Amino acid sequence: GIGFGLTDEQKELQELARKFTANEIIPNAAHHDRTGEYPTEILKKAWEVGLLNLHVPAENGGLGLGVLDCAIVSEELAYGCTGIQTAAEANGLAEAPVIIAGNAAQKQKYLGRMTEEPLMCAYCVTEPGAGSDVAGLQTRAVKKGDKWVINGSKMWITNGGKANWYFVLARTDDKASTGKAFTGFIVDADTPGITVGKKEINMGQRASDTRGITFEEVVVPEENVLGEVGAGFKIAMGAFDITRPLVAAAAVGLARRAMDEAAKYSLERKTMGQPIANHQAVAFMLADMAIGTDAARNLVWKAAWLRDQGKRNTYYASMAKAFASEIANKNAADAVQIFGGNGFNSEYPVEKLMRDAKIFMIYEGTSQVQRLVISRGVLDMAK
Ligand code: CO8
Ligand code: FAD
Repeated sequence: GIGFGLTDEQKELQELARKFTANEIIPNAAHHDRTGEYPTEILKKAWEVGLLNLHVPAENGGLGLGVLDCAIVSEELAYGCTGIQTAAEANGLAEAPVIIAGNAAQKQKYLGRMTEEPLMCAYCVTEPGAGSDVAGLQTRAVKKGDKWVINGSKMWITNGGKANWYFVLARTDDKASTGKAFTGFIVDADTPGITVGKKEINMGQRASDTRGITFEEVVVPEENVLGEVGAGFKIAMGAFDITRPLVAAAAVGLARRAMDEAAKYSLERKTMGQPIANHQAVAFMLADMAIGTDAARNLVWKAAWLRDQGKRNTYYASMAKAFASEIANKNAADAVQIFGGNGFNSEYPVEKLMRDAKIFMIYEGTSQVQRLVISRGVLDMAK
């Protein structure tokens, strides 16, 4: 039957992530936000305690955790800082295509490596000219002898300057339909011809490393083709079925943090002779924050659970991503409101939450793209 309880293992994992967040992330989040310094030491510690690369299979040295397990960890890490959490989860995103489509040798070489050393990796799909429209990518890979040669530019790549290897989606057929026109490659970051751009200065999630990457005559061996030639678009989309629930889980973490900060503040701050929590206008904002956070988590857990049952979850992954990212933005904005003037100031935690929240409606597919996917699902069911 239906159940919302976590297993003992999941509760332990949640507790581990919660403690790590309290001890390692929260005390350092403001520093990384202010300086934009990459959280190398925090990520190393996360790796050591087993909070990175969670879905790498056991046979490759990983924990082989399910999407729901990973969602529990994402929410907790994001509670502390979604910039640091995004850097961590970008590994999961780059690994997802290898988990879905890699052969045994590729998995051992590239996923195994992630469990042997605290390395980062990155997922390179978006380009300067195409983000939502993945079918419009211009990066090309051409077969020359027994090798592939990649040319093109990628943009907004999380962990772009820190990655040991990249998942790269490139066009390999100009005439085929979208589902057959692209191929996924694993590319070692030290391959000649790769130029990594400057770290982009973003509105929020500043601990995370976002860069453009150029590929100029980059030679990749045939053994680094993921799955079949032409299967890349579906592999890249399949990765989102795993990671959209996890990005949504991170948005839930931010939404919960905004609620907690606002609730604490509302009990301390007094106006008209009493704590502002006693003003119903403020208390009801807190109630709406709680409703949103819990409803978003339920959608995340449903999308994750479906995937863990081996069922197609694309529709629910998009629902979770769209809803949770919008709740994160609403809760962060309401938290700033409850903090009043202090909310607008960087000495207090909530302005960072508001800046960090916006990207949830943009990366891993914009809110509009999620609605495109969901509406197609609704219409398919109506036909
Ligand atoms: N699984 C398997 N196959 C799929 C899937 C899927 N989920 N989705 C589509 N396909 C198949 C279709 O069935 C179709 O197959 P066929 O040709 O055999 O019928 C084929 O792929 C083509 O699909 P569509 O017709 O749906 O293709 P469209 O061109 O209409 O495009 C979208 C669909 C939905 C608009 C797609 O382009 C899209 O998702 N765009 C958004 C891109 C996006 O999300 N980018 C995110 C980049 S990564 C990122 O932002 C990382 C942020 C940092 C993260 C750090 C923490 C994780
Ligand atoms: P566009 O696609 O140009 O969209 C512009 C606007 O038009 C948006 O509001 C969009 O919703 C709307 N729109 C577009 N098409 C439609 C449509 N058909 N219907 C309705 N509205 C539409 N990408 C990676 O590959 N790897 C990464 O690691 C990665 N990390 C990122 C980190 C950051 C900080 C940022 C900012 C981006 C990252 N991205 C990454 C890219 C991200 O996924 C894209 O920015 C996003 O998918 C949107 O693409 P775009 O920026 O090209 O916007």
